[in-house]
Amino acid sequence: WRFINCSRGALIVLEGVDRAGKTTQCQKLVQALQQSGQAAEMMRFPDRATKIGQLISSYLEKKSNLEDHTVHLLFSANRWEMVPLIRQKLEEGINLVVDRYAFSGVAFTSAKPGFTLEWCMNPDMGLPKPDLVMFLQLNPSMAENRGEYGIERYETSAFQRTVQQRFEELMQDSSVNWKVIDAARTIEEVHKDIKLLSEDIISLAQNQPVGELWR
Ligand code: ADP
Ligand code: 2DT
Repeated sequence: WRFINCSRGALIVLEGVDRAGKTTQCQKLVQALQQSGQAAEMMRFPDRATKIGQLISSYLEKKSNLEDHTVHLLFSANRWEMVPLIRQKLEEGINLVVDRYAFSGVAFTSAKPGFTLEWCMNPDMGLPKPDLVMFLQLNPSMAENRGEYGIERYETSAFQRTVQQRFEELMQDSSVNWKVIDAARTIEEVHKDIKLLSEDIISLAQNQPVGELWR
């Protein structure tokens, strides 16, 4: 007989304001994990490839308008539609490195007038809980130095500053395993921290069931 690899993969999320380096660091982490012989794949939210994702993408590109509550629920639905795949990959022992998750969902919608954190969190309650959420901390003026803001919805410095405040409120919640990463350093320096934290959580998560977010 032979050993069956029955340990699960870890669910690792990178969050932060626009330009903090999330996409760069997700890609580098997946590469580094693969090079060290661990199964790893990247995911991102919104996933613009699905039908729901196409509605979201058109909204972000300002090609369509959607009512604020409606688009919030679509972003959440776009995560829920991927849950079967997320669970399957984790069970197969694949570590998932995710570029944005429910935290972006709550931070962006609650930066709009008239939305409470609580209302925004509700639709995402019970999603697979990330084993680790790394928040790439970069002050908004440094983020602006990394290039002009694009033309998509939400890409203004005033809105990004409010988003940053909402993330800070979310980080008070100790039921989530938050780690704040200083993203103002070089790409390699930031990567080194992210890789170490990820390797630690991958060994810890192996022996634990996947949790439920905000529940
Ligand atoms: P995000 O996904 O958080 O919006 P990106 O990874 O797309 O951020 O990076 C935004 C821009 O900043 C890109 O041009 C990228 O090359 C650059 N960048 C990323 N990390 C750093 C860093 N540590 N120092 C300087 N520039 C960076
Ligand atoms: P990028 O594709 O460049 O990351 O931009 N957003 C994201 C929300 O408003 N709610 C969500 O649930 C998520 C995941 C953040 C996507 C934009 O969409 C915002 C920026």
